[in-house]
Amino acid sequence: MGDQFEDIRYETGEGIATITIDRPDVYNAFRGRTVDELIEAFKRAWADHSIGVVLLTGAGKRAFCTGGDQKQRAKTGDYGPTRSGLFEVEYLHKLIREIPKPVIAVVNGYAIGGGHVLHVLCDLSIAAEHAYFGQTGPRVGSFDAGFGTAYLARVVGEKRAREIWFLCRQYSAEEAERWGLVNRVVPGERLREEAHAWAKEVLKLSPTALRFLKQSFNVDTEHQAGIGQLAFSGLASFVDSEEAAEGMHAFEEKREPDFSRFR
Ligand code: S0N
Repeated sequence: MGDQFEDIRYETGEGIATITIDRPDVYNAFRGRTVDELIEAFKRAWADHSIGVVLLTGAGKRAFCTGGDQKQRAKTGDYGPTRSGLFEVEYLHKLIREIPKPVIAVVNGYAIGGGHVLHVLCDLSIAAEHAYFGQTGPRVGSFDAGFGTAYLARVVGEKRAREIWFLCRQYSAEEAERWGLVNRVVPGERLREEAHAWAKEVLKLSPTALRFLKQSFNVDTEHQAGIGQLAFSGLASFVDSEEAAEGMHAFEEKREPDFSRFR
Protein backbone atom coordinates (compact mmCIF):
# COMPACT_ATOMS: atom_id res chain seq x y z
CA MET A 1 0.00 0.00 0.00
CA GLY A 2 2.95 2.31 0.78
CA ASP A 3 1.99 5.94 0.41
CA GLN A 4 -0.55 5.12 -2.26
CA PHE A 5 -3.97 5.59 -0.72
CA GLU A 6 -6.85 5.25 -3.14
CA ASP A 7 -9.93 5.32 -0.91
CA ILE A 8 -8.78 7.75 1.78
CA ARG A 9 -6.63 10.84 2.20
CA TYR A 10 -4.08 11.14 4.99
CA GLU A 11 -2.82 14.62 5.83
CA THR A 12 -0.71 15.87 8.72
CA GLY A 13 0.18 19.30 10.01
CA GLU A 14 0.51 21.26 13.26
CA GLY A 15 0.20 18.10 15.38
CA ILE A 16 -3.04 16.97 13.72
CA ALA A 17 -3.54 13.93 11.47
CA THR A 18 -6.64 14.20 9.29
CA ILE A 19 -8.00 10.97 7.83
CA THR A 20 -10.65 11.53 5.14
CA ILE A 21 -12.71 8.72 3.64
CA ASP A 22 -12.68 9.73 -0.01
CA ARG A 23 -15.42 7.84 -1.85
CA PRO A 24 -18.08 10.55 -2.27
CA ASP A 25 -19.81 8.71 -5.17
CA VAL A 26 -20.98 6.07 -2.70
CA TYR A 27 -21.44 8.52 0.17
CA ASN A 28 -18.07 7.45 1.60
CA ALA A 29 -19.18 3.85 2.12
CA PHE A 30 -16.24 1.56 2.86
CA ARG A 31 -15.06 -1.51 0.99
CA GLY A 32 -12.27 -3.88 2.07
CA ARG A 33 -9.58 -1.66 0.63
CA THR A 34 -10.96 1.40 2.45
CA VAL A 35 -10.77 -0.45 5.76
CA ASP A 36 -7.19 -1.58 5.04
CA GLU A 37 -6.21 2.01 4.27
CA LEU A 38 -7.93 3.38 7.37
CA ILE A 39 -6.01 0.86 9.48
CA GLU A 40 -2.73 1.91 7.85
CA ALA A 41 -3.53 5.60 8.43
CA PHE A 42 -4.42 5.13 12.11
CA LYS A 43 -1.19 3.16 12.60
CA ARG A 44 0.82 5.95 10.99
CA ALA A 45 -0.83 8.52 13.23
CA TRP A 46 -0.07 6.31 16.25
CA ALA A 47 3.60 5.93 15.29
CA ASP A 48 4.18 9.58 14.41
CA HIS A 49 5.40 11.41 17.52
CA SER A 50 4.55 14.78 16.00
CA ILE A 51 0.84 13.85 16.01
CA GLY A 52 -1.25 14.48 19.13
CA VAL A 53 -4.80 14.21 17.80
CA VAL A 54 -6.57 12.50 14.90
CA LEU A 55 -9.56 13.85 12.95
CA LEU A 56 -11.71 11.34 11.05
CA THR A 57 -14.02 12.76 8.39
CA GLY A 58 -15.56 12.15 4.96
CA ALA A 59 -15.01 13.83 1.61
CA GLY A 60 -17.60 16.29 0.33
CA LYS A 61 -20.59 17.73 2.14
CA ARG A 62 -23.09 14.89 1.91
CA ALA A 63 -21.66 12.06 3.97
CA PHE A 64 -19.25 11.22 6.77
CA CYS A 65 -19.54 7.48 6.06
CA THR A 66 -22.51 5.25 5.17
CA GLY A 67 -20.98 1.94 6.27
CA GLY A 68 -20.29 -1.12 4.15
CA ASP A 69 -20.40 -0.55 0.37
CA GLN A 70 -23.72 -2.16 -0.55
CA LYS A 71 -23.05 -1.90 -4.29
CA GLN A 72 -19.83 -3.87 -3.91
CA ARG A 73 -21.67 -6.34 -1.71
CA ALA A 74 -24.44 -6.80 -4.29
CA LYS A 75 -21.84 -7.31 -7.04
CA THR A 76 -19.43 -9.75 -5.36
CA GLY A 77 -21.23 -10.86 -2.19
CA ASP A 78 -18.46 -9.35 -0.06
CA TYR A 79 -16.65 -6.04 0.40
CA GLY A 80 -14.04 -6.75 -2.26
CA PRO A 81 -10.37 -7.75 -2.09
CA THR A 82 -8.17 -6.88 0.89
CA ARG A 83 -4.47 -7.18 1.61
CA SER A 84 -4.78 -10.05 4.05
CA GLY A 85 -7.90 -11.65 2.59
CA LEU A 86 -9.79 -10.64 5.76
CA PHE A 87 -12.34 -7.82 5.98
CA GLU A 88 -10.82 -6.13 9.03
CA VAL A 89 -13.50 -3.68 10.17
CA GLU A 90 -13.48 -5.24 13.65
CA TYR A 91 -9.75 -4.54 13.92
CA LEU A 92 -10.37 -0.96 12.75
CA HIS A 93 -12.85 -0.53 15.61
CA LYS A 94 -10.24 -1.73 18.11
CA LEU A 95 -7.60 0.55 16.62
CA ILE A 96 -9.77 3.67 16.96
CA ARG A 97 -10.17 2.77 20.63
CA GLU A 98 -6.57 1.76 21.22
CA ILE A 99 -4.61 4.50 19.46
CA PRO A 100 -3.40 6.40 22.55
CA LYS A 101 -4.37 9.82 21.19
CA PRO A 102 -7.80 11.45 21.10
CA VAL A 103 -9.74 10.73 17.89
CA ILE A 104 -12.38 13.27 16.88
CA ALA A 105 -15.12 12.37 14.39
CA VAL A 106 -15.80 15.38 12.19
CA VAL A 107 -19.26 14.42 10.97
CA ASN A 108 -19.80 16.32 7.74
CA GLY A 109 -23.03 14.57 6.64
CA TYR A 110 -24.68 11.15 6.90
CA ALA A 111 -23.17 8.85 9.55
CA ILE A 112 -25.13 5.70 8.83
CA GLY A 113 -24.69 1.96 9.42
CA GLY A 114 -21.05 0.97 9.83
CA GLY A 115 -20.23 4.68 9.38
CA HIS A 116 -22.33 5.50 12.42
CA VAL A 117 -20.41 2.92 14.43
CA LEU A 118 -17.12 4.58 13.43
CA HIS A 119 -18.22 7.96 14.80
CA VAL A 120 -19.62 6.35 17.97
CA LEU A 121 -16.21 4.77 18.62
CA CYS A 122 -14.33 8.05 18.23
CA ASP A 123 -13.52 9.80 21.51
CA LEU A 124 -15.39 12.97 20.53
CA SER A 125 -17.82 13.87 17.74
CA ILE A 126 -18.40 17.29 16.23
CA ALA A 127 -21.18 17.45 13.67
CA ALA A 128 -22.42 19.76 10.94
CA GLU A 129 -26.01 20.97 11.37
CA HIS A 130 -27.06 19.02 8.27
CA ALA A 131 -25.61 15.67 9.48
CA TYR A 132 -27.87 12.66 10.03
CA PHE A 133 -27.24 9.65 12.24
CA GLY A 134 -28.60 6.11 12.33
CA GLN A 135 -28.21 2.37 11.90
CA THR A 136 -29.63 0.45 8.94
CA GLY A 137 -28.39 -3.13 9.43
CA PRO A 138 -31.81 -4.77 9.97
CA ARG A 139 -33.01 -3.07 6.76
CA VAL A 140 -30.07 -4.10 4.54
CA GLY A 141 -29.38 -7.53 6.05
CA SER A 142 -26.50 -6.98 8.45
CA PHE A 143 -25.82 -6.06 12.07
CA ASP A 144 -22.97 -4.85 14.23
CA ALA A 145 -23.88 -6.36 17.57
CA GLY A 146 -20.55 -5.67 19.31
CA PHE A 147 -19.43 -2.14 20.06
CA GLY A 148 -22.22 -1.11 17.66
CA THR A 149 -24.82 -2.10 20.24
CA ALA A 150 -23.09 -2.40 23.62
CA TYR A 151 -20.95 0.72 23.41
CA LEU A 152 -23.75 2.71 21.76
CA ALA A 153 -25.93 1.84 24.78
CA ARG A 154 -23.22 3.23 27.07
CA VAL A 155 -23.26 6.47 25.09
CA VAL A 156 -27.00 7.09 24.70
CA GLY A 157 -28.60 4.62 27.14
CA GLU A 158 -30.36 1.30 26.54
CA LYS A 159 -33.75 2.64 25.42
CA ARG A 160 -32.31 4.98 22.84
CA ALA A 161 -29.76 2.45 21.57
CA ARG A 162 -32.53 -0.12 21.10
CA GLU A 163 -34.66 2.48 19.34
CA ILE A 164 -31.78 3.29 16.97
CA TRP A 165 -31.36 -0.39 15.99
CA PHE A 166 -34.96 -1.58 16.19
CA LEU A 167 -36.50 1.23 14.11
CA CYS A 168 -33.58 2.18 11.82
CA ARG A 169 -34.63 5.82 11.79
CA GLN A 170 -32.42 8.77 10.97
CA TYR A 171 -31.75 11.39 13.63
CA SER A 172 -30.84 15.02 13.08
CA ALA A 173 -27.66 16.53 14.44
CA GLU A 174 -29.74 18.57 16.89
CA GLU A 175 -31.35 15.41 18.25
CA ALA A 176 -27.99 13.63 18.36
CA GLU A 177 -26.59 16.47 20.49
CA ARG A 178 -29.58 16.28 22.82
CA TRP A 179 -28.99 12.53 23.23
CA GLY A 180 -25.30 12.98 24.00
CA LEU A 181 -24.37 11.18 20.77
CA VAL A 182 -22.30 14.16 19.63
CA ASN A 183 -20.39 16.77 21.61
CA ARG A 184 -21.12 19.83 19.48
CA VAL A 185 -23.10 20.87 16.42
CA VAL A 186 -22.04 23.77 14.22
CA PRO A 187 -23.07 25.14 10.80
CA GLY A 188 -21.48 23.08 8.01
CA GLU A 189 -19.24 25.92 6.87
CA ARG A 190 -17.72 26.17 10.37
CA LEU A 191 -17.17 22.44 10.92
CA ARG A 192 -13.52 22.24 9.90
CA GLU A 193 -12.60 25.39 11.86
CA GLU A 194 -14.40 24.11 14.98
CA ALA A 195 -12.72 20.69 14.73
CA HIS A 196 -9.31 22.34 14.44
CA ALA A 197 -10.04 24.59 17.43
CA TRP A 198 -10.91 21.50 19.53
CA ALA A 199 -7.80 19.70 18.27
CA LYS A 200 -5.60 22.65 19.19
CA GLU A 201 -7.02 22.68 22.71
CA VAL A 202 -6.20 18.99 23.03
CA LEU A 203 -2.68 19.62 21.75
CA LYS A 204 -1.97 22.00 24.66
CA LEU A 205 -2.41 19.14 27.14
CA SER A 206 -0.08 16.44 28.45
CA PRO A 207 -0.04 13.56 25.93
CA THR A 208 0.88 11.07 28.63
CA ALA A 209 -2.03 12.13 30.82
CA LEU A 210 -4.36 11.85 27.80
CA ARG A 211 -3.00 8.38 26.93
CA PHE A 212 -3.69 7.08 30.46
CA LEU A 213 -7.11 8.73 30.53
CA LYS A 214 -8.13 7.23 27.18
CA GLN A 215 -6.96 3.78 28.24
CA SER A 216 -8.76 4.10 31.58
CA PHE A 217 -12.02 5.05 29.83
CA ASN A 218 -11.60 2.02 27.56
CA VAL A 219 -11.04 -0.52 30.35
CA ASP A 220 -14.65 -0.33 31.48
CA THR A 221 -15.97 -1.46 28.07
CA GLU A 222 -13.09 -3.67 26.93
CA HIS A 223 -15.11 -6.86 27.35
CA GLN A 224 -17.36 -5.58 24.54
CA ALA A 225 -14.61 -6.55 22.08
CA GLY A 226 -15.44 -10.17 22.94
CA ILE A 227 -19.12 -9.57 22.28
CA GLY A 228 -18.08 -8.05 18.96
CA GLN A 229 -16.01 -11.09 18.05
CA LEU A 230 -18.97 -13.35 18.72
CA ALA A 231 -21.32 -11.09 16.78
CA PHE A 232 -19.01 -10.84 13.75
CA SER A 233 -18.86 -14.67 13.67
CA GLY A 234 -22.65 -14.68 13.59
CA LEU A 235 -22.69 -11.97 10.93
CA ALA A 236 -20.32 -13.98 8.72
CA SER A 237 -22.95 -16.76 8.59
CA PHE A 238 -25.94 -14.43 8.39
CA VAL A 239 -24.70 -12.44 5.37
CA ASP A 240 -24.86 -15.61 3.22
CA SER A 241 -28.52 -16.23 4.07
CA GLU A 242 -31.57 -15.52 1.89
CA GLU A 243 -32.79 -13.14 4.56
CA ALA A 244 -29.66 -10.98 4.37
CA ALA A 245 -29.80 -11.16 0.55
CA GLU A 246 -33.32 -9.69 0.62
CA GLY A 247 -32.00 -6.61 2.45
CA MET A 248 -29.02 -6.28 0.14
CA HIS A 249 -31.10 -6.57 -3.07
CA ALA A 250 -33.78 -4.22 -1.77
CA PHE A 251 -31.15 -1.49 -1.30
CA GLU A 252 -29.74 -2.12 -4.77
CA GLU A 253 -33.21 -2.06 -6.34
CA LYS A 254 -34.20 1.04 -4.32
CA ARG A 255 -37.26 -0.65 -2.79
CA GLU A 256 -38.50 -1.56 0.69
CA PRO A 257 -37.27 -4.99 1.81
CA ASP A 258 -39.87 -7.70 2.52
CA PHE A 259 -38.67 -9.86 5.41
CA SER A 260 -42.13 -11.24 6.23
CA ARG A 261 -41.32 -14.80 5.12
CA PHE A 262 -38.43 -15.02 7.62
CA ARG A 263 -40.50 -14.37 10.75
C1 S0N B 1 -27.32 7.51 3.51
C2 S0N B 1 -28.66 7.49 2.83
C3 S0N B 1 -29.80 7.56 3.86
C4 S0N B 1 -28.73 8.76 1.91
O1 S0N B 1 -29.95 8.78 1.21
P1 S0N B 1 -30.13 9.78 -0.05
O2 S0N B 1 -29.75 11.15 0.35
O3 S0N B 1 -31.50 9.53 -0.57
O4 S0N B 1 -29.02 9.34 -1.12
P2 S0N B 1 -28.98 8.00 -1.98
O5 S0N B 1 -29.52 8.29 -3.31
O6 S0N B 1 -29.53 6.85 -1.25
O7 S0N B 1 -27.38 7.80 -2.05
C5 S0N B 1 -26.57 8.56 -2.93
C6 S0N B 1 -25.67 7.62 -3.69
O8 S0N B 1 -24.79 6.98 -2.77
C7 S0N B 1 -24.96 5.57 -2.83
N1 S0N B 1 -24.77 4.99 -1.50
C8 S0N B 1 -25.19 5.48 -0.33
N2 S0N B 1 -24.85 4.67 0.66
C9 S0N B 1 -24.18 3.64 0.11
C10 S0N B 1 -23.58 2.45 0.63
N3 S0N B 1 -23.55 2.18 1.96
N4 S0N B 1 -23.00 1.60 -0.24
C11 S0N B 1 -22.98 1.86 -1.55
N5 S0N B 1 -23.55 2.95 -2.11
C12 S0N B 1 -24.14 3.83 -1.28
C13 S0N B 1 -26.39 5.38 -3.32
O9 S0N B 1 -26.60 4.09 -3.88
C14 S0N B 1 -26.51 6.51 -4.34
O10 S0N B 1 -25.83 6.14 -5.53
P3 S0N B 1 -26.60 6.20 -6.95
O11 S0N B 1 -26.92 7.63 -7.16
O12 S0N B 1 -25.59 5.62 -7.91
O13 S0N B 1 -27.83 5.33 -6.81
C15 S0N B 1 -28.84 6.24 1.94
O14 S0N B 1 -27.95 6.32 0.87
C16 S0N B 1 -28.63 4.96 2.66
O15 S0N B 1 -29.47 4.50 3.41
N6 S0N B 1 -27.47 4.32 2.40
C17 S0N B 1 -27.19 2.97 2.82
C18 S0N B 1 -26.70 2.93 4.23
C19 S0N B 1 -26.47 1.50 4.61
O16 S0N B 1 -27.38 0.70 4.62
N7 S0N B 1 -25.21 1.14 4.92
C20 S0N B 1 -24.78 -0.20 5.20
C21 S0N B 1 -25.08 -0.59 6.65
N8 S0N B 1 -24.41 -1.82 6.99
C22 S0N B 1 -23.16 -1.82 7.32
O17 S0N B 1 -22.47 -0.84 7.31
C23 S0N B 1 -22.66 -3.15 7.75
C24 S0N B 1 -21.28 -3.45 7.28
C25 S0N B 1 -20.54 -4.10 8.32
O18 S0N B 1 -20.37 -3.40 9.27
C26 S0N B 1 -19.95 -5.46 8.28
C27 S0N B 1 -18.90 -5.53 9.11
C28 S0N B 1 -18.16 -6.67 9.19
C29 S0N B 1 -18.49 -7.81 8.49
C30 S0N B 1 -19.56 -7.80 7.68
C31 S0N B 1 -20.32 -6.67 7.57
C32 S0N B 1 -21.45 -6.86 6.67
O19 S0N B 1 -22.45 -6.18 6.74
O20 S0N B 1 -21.39 -7.77 5.82
